[in-house]
Amino acid sequence: MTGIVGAGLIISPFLACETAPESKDGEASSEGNEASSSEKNVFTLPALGYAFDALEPAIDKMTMEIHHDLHHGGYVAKLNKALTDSSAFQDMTLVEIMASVNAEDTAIRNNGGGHYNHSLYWRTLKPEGALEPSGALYDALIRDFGAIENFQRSFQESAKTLFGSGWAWLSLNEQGQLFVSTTPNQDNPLMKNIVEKSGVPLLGIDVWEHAYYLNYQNLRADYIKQFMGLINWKVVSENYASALHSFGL
Ligand code: MN3
Repeated sequence: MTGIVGAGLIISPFLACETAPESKDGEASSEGNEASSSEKNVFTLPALGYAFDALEPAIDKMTMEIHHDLHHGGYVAKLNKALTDSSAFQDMTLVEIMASVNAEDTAIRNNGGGHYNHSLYWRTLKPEGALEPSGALYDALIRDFGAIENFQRSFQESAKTLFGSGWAWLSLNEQGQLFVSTTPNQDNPLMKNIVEKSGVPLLGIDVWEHAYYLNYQNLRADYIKQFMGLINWKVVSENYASALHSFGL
């Protein structure tokens, strides 16, 4: 699995799952991917990095299978299709697409966002349960929220009270401050032309019903609570370091 290893520059995790010269789109069905594999951007579904049942009982196997292969896979296929239909975003990285997309670019906005958001989501979950925030990220959380518990409360409350489908985020802004925000649908804080508070997402929770409904039905708060126990803070710390680097901080 290649999705997780990327190192280095801006938002490194995603380098591995974009513009693959030889895209090896394994799963997730769908035409579109092979259509333009020669030189244009072709995005691929990153491997999950752990077994579908690895997050049980917090997140069940069937939810993970459907969510990764069909939902995320669908966003990837539709993103590739949208990119072949429009010349505006050719040859951009996924992060560049996020930064350039406008509200009216519906297909790119929804499916590019879907691809970015889910790629982040899988990576920041850890089968054996959460590690604690540590190092520079720990210090920054204390600095900007006063206490880890304050961050947790704000993040969970945002996720719980977001109306309809969307995401709650922990992000870094260009001043180097951490903040919690929510976005509807598949928007994310990288979409600076669209969102109110822009930044680089470090951690995101998917509160679309497809993320939890099989197991939790309408009990979104229970899913959120369980999610908090799965966060891979080591990966979130890496995202923080990458985000600082991307702002030249
Ligand atoms: Mn989802």
